[in-house]
Amino acid sequence: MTLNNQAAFDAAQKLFAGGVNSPVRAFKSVGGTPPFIDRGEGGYLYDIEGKRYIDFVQSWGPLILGHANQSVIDAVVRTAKKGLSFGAPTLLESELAELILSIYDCLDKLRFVSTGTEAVMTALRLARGATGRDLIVKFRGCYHGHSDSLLVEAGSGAATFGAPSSLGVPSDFAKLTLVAEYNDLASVQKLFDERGGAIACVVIEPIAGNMGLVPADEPFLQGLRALCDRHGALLIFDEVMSGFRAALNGALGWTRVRPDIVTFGKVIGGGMSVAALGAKREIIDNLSPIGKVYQAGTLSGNPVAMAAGVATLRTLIDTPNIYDTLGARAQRLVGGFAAAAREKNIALQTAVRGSMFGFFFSGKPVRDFDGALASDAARFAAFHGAMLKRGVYLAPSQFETGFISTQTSEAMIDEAIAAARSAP
Ligand code: KE4
Repeated sequence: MTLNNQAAFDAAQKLFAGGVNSPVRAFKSVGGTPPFIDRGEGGYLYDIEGKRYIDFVQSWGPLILGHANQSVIDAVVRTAKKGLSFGAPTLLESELAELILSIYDCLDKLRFVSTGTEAVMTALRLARGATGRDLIVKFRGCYHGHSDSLLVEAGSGAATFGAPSSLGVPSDFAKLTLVAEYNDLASVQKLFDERGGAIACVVIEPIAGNMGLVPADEPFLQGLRALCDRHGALLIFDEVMSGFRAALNGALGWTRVRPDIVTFGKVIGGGMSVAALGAKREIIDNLSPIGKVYQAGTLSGNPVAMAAGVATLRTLIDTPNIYDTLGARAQRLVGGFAAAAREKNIALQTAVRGSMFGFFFSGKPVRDFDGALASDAARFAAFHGAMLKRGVYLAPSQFETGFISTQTSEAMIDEAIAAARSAP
């Protein structure tokens, strides 16, 4: 029997909660049946029914070189033939770390882990261990993975399903997480005024991608830096999504502020399970085995995954003006969406940071989570379905970000704009 998406989804519901292994893939907030993907080729996805889609999700960011990039695949196959995992040091870990540190020159050392969740969870523990303090500050609408301390007023899938604060997180954990408003320095100042001496860190997406795309204002980031310095707290930039996406040096290409800790994921693994945290040596050397902050992982620094990351970053580093090209295509895409909306007298707000793009069906610019929540999610859902029918694969949630890869051609941009113009 040739499987179709609906039959595959029905069968998957018997195997997984919601039929998926990550909630946002279930298309619950936009409706319809998620395509089951058979393969990716360059800028395209193909589902099991043979339908082709222009891919603007790119596995939620990692595939900046498009699907099945030959140099990445060759590196993975070559490395896999030598063995999949050793649980011992390899030169590939050092090679990928040297590439990342050569770009993020405000950091001295890294620790590789397997997911962004693990990277940010470890960054919090490191900040708490390094400062001897327990409280953390996060922002409503920012998503930093699904560790307990961070599933408080979170974005991404948590916001999508209206459960920004998850069940199962003990209130004793949640009370150690203080929540402030994005782009609202006064809301952070208040927390520091009240409890500054007990705050270990402020964790932020410096370019928020999990409430839709909402960049932080420079004065706001400068203010966070000043508050952390004044009160002895550490500033953590969560660049799991924006790292090597907003620019070669991610958000650092858009702000003069330098954090104490940076977390990475997605692009640095090129589609395989790689994430990391980095800091100055006096901070990160608190990690075991040197320091007393414990962290470990069976597949941390996995050589096959490292090889994918090395091949990806080498290509990004060696391709001149790549982010200018990706940014120009992102601007042209959302400019086309905005023009299509104007033709229909629909208000659309757009944002671009390097290869990242976002849009909100809203009459006013979106600068924080309330602004994102106030946007017309129903219209987004209808637009998403109409675009999918026209072979354009957008993130299935208003609270996500879209991506341009090196394989997102000008012709694909034209096709996506035409689809937006013909969508009801
Ligand atoms: P992972 O544990 O999913 O590798 O990374 C967590 C994470 C941490 N920080 C930021 C800024 C992130 O965007 C993420 C994960 N992003 C979501 C999409 N917005 C992953 C997709 C999903 O949850 O299925």
